[in-house]
Amino acid sequence: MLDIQKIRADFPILSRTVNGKPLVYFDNGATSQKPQIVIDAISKYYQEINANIHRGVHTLSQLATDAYEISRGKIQNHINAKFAHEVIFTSGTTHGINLVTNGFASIVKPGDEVLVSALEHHSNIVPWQMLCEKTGATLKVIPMNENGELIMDEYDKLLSDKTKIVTVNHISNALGTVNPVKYMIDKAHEFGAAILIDGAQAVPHLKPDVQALDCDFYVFSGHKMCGPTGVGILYGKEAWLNKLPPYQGGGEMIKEVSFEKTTYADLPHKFEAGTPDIAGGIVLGTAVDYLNSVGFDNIQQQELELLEYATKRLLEIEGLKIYGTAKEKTSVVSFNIEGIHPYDIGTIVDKLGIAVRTGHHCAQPIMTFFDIPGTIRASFSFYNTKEEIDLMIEALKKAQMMLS
Ligand code: C6P
Repeated sequence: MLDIQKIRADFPILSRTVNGKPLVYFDNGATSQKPQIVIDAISKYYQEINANIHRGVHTLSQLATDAYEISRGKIQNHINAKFAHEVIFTSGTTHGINLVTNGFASIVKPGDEVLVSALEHHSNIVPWQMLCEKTGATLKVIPMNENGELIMDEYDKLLSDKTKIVTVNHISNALGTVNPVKYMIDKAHEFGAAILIDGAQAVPHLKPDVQALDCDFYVFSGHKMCGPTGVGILYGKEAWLNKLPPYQGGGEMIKEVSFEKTTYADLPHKFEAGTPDIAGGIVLGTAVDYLNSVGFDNIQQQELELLEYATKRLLEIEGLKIYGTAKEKTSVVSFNIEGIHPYDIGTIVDKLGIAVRTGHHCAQPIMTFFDIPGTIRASFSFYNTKEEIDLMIEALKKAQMMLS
């Protein structure tokens, strides 16, 4: 069992007030809070070893390079990638997906198909649409049911020899559905299609094993897993990363440059043009260490309790409807209160110190499916408590009284 008060003490922001009330932070799906060890690691980098990496023979540059590569190794171990060079530092999930879609522009041909799920964040829809526009390929959508679960029979029917790549999130940001990604990966491979897993919402809650999953690509952002903003990871199988062309040209991604011809660096540098977010890359390793020290079994147990408690308490509110009731769900509850716009509720509960996200959560097709403008989304982390859920329930009841 986690000592939640001890864990909370690791996160300085959790003891602040907002609008005169203790902060209740339930917007972890948007970004997580950062433990002191991560905040300190950022300062330590700038105070002690700040230098550009992979470029200098001087001591600071060596120290920064070593720290950056050690962090890459930590992430390799964390996701169980076969090689460190399969771990590409990006600026986040969006960057990782765009890198892959850009590469697929040279693979996908007119008449080919790209399968995207109905549960995606815009980051995992729009780049694929752009790819299809560029190449003449067709975008097909794996539908979902009223519970917010992808319909696997329909997925099976959509797959064909025309399918070049499938893309799906591990966990939906808007509804919290945990998708059957292992099944989807194996099925895609039966048809010779590649598959990308958007792990942005999964990595705060679980430790993905990319070799056991056998996915071709797995992308995520550091900032949702206690790390800093501006850094993320694209995992790709070596063979795929060797096949894809570079995304951006510039320093660091070359072997030889002349005006006649340039040759590209080996992995991972081929995809890491320009000066990266060095501090971010190093500190992402610190965040991963921190999460592992808490333990993913503990994290999951605490978050499941919070999910069950919040679901039960929310349903006590008259006229409240929860969207996303999948059997496999993580600690996200999306809901509306009858007759009240989610934005109005969000604004009032904020005055009471409660941070929830309102709106379409960058997943408009899901809102269209349910025929709603948006939802109120409470997304919990392992450092949240049942007492905080009680405060949210009180605040929601007050908002409901004021607005109806
Ligand atoms: N979702 C949310 O509040 P970036 O912005 O690149 O770090 O992550 C984009 C992204 C991609 N896929 C999924 C499943 C996501 O949830 C997100 C980010 C945040 O739900 C901000 S919109």
